[in-house]
Amino acid sequence: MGQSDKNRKKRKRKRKYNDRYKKKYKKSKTKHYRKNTRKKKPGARMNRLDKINLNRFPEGFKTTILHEKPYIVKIRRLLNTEEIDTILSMADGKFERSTIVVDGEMVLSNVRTSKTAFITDCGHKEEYSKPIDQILKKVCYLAGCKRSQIESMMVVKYEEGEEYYNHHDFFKPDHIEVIANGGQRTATFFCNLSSLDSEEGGETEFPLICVKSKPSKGTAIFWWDTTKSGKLLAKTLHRGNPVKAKNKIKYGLNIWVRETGW
Ligand SMILES: O=C(O)CCC(=O)C(=O)O
Repeated sequence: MGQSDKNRKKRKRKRKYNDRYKKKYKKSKTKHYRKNTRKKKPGARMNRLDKINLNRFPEGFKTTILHEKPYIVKIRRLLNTEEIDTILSMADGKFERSTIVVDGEMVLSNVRTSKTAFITDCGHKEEYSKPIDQILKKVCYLAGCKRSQIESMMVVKYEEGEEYYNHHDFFKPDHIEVIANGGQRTATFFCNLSSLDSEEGGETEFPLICVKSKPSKGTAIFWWDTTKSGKLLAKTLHRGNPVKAKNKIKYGLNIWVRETGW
């Protein structure tokens, strides 16, 4: 075989190899090949941009999926000590008996026996201190919303025996006036501003899906209240269990995201 034959064969082999490589590379770029088919188990740590933008957030908090459908995630160290101290000092002196909405009216009820303080405005048009701005930034990033979609931050305080029994955070469709002002609630961050031991009660519990989380300072529980298409997620029924501790207070912070905002 002459030198030119050898070269021709070599070129042919190279072309064949390149064609095969191109085909393989193209395949791996298709949706089918990229799809991650691994099943995610509740309790596993995971980053999912489509659910909550955790994977690009630079803070060192850890997340644990507590439930998949509905999606409930525990975010450790969402709030730092400075942020918690700022929230508590803003709430100081503002606490009043908590209310619930019945037929569009705010009423006192045995269903909710805690105290409440509102510390910011709906839509956050006002100027706030750095720690509050930081919290808003984190929440907007995580839930993929704007500052104007966040309701007035609500601090809750539970002393011995106090609770908030089973309820949903979304508004029932007949709460027309509430929904007209800011839209439906789409997501909840319930942040713990204090810790309680296991025997001291005060857990946040989702009784329909057997999820329970004890108060741990700085930790938040996040869940979507509706699907992207606006379907209400009934299984997010939850409660704040009665505090059993005699000399400890459970403090929490509700940060709710609305569909349209202010
Ligand atoms: O206290 C809790 O653990 C939950 C509070 C709550 O669900 C609420 O304030 O809407």
